[in-house]
Amino acid sequence: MSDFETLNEAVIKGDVQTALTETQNALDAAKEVRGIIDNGLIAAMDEVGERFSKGQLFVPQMLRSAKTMQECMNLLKPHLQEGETTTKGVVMGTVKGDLHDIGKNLVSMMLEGAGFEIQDLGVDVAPEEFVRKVQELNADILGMSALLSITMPGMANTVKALQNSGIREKVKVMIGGAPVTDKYAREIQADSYAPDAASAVVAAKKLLGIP
Ligand code: B1M
Repeated sequence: MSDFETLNEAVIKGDVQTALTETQNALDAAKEVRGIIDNGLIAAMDEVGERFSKGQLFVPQMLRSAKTMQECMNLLKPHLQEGETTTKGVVMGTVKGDLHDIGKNLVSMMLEGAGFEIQDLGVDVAPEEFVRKVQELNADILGMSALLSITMPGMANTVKALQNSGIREKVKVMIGGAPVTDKYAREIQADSYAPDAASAVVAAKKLLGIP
C-alpha cells in the first residue's frame, strides 16, 4: 500500500475533511512537502483527469476533487521552501465582457494540481490587462476562457495585443470554453485549445515540453 493511498482516495472522492487530516498527518510524520504534493495530491488529480476523460466521473465530482486539492494546497503552502513551487507560470482569465468563471476556475485548479503556478485575473479581463500581467510575470502560458460567442473575439484581440507588444513569441496561448473550438484557436493563432479541464493539463504540459 502506498504511503498516500488514503489521501489519494480522499482527493478522488472529494472528501475534504479526510484529505486535510491525511495531509496534516503526513506533515506531522515529517514527510517531504514536495512528495505530499506530487504523490498525494497531483497523482490523485491525474487519476481524476483520467477518469473524467473516460467518462467515469463528471464535472461536479471533478470540482469537488479540485476544491479538496486546493484546501490541501492551502495547508501545505506555508511549509513549502523557497524554490519548491513550480517555475511554470500561467496567467489565466475569462475574456472581456464575459462573467462565466466556473470552467476557468476548474481549469486553474486542475493546472495547479498538476504543479503549475496560476495567476488568476478573474473575469471580464481586457486584452491590455492580460498583456500587462504576462509581461510583469514573464508567464510561460496565457490561458483564456470564453463562454459567450460574442466575447470570443476578446481572445483574438488579446493575441493581437501580445503581437503589438512584441511578446507574442515569449508566451504560449491556450484557449477554451464551451463555444471555443480547435479551428478557432488556429484561426486566431493561439497555440493550443482544450475542450475540458483534464485536456487543458495535457495541453499545457505539451506546450512546455513537460512529460
Ligand atoms: Co450563462 N450562458 N449567461 N451564466 N451560462 C451559457 C454559457 C449559455 C450557453 C446558456 C444557454 O443559452 N444555453 C449562454 C451562451 C450562449 C452563447 O453565447 N453561445 C449563456 C448566456 C447567454 C448568458 C447571459 C448572456 C444570459 C443573460 O443575461 N441573458 C449572461 C451573460 C453574462 C456575462 O457573462 N456577461 C449569462 C450569465 C450566467 C450566470 C452569471 C448566471 C452564470 C455564470 C456563473 C459563473 O460562472 N460564476 C451562467 C451559467 C452558470 C451558465 C451555464 C448554465 C453553465 C456554464 C458553466 O459553468 N458550465 C451555461 C450553459 C451551459 O454551459 N450548459 C451558460 C460548467 C463548466 C464546468 O463548464 O464553463 O464549459 P465550462 O468549462 C469547461 C470547458 O468549456 C473547458 O473546461 C471547463 C471544464 O471542463 N474550458 C476551458 C473552459 N475554459 C477553458 C479554458 C481553457 C481550457 C479549457 O484554457 C485556458
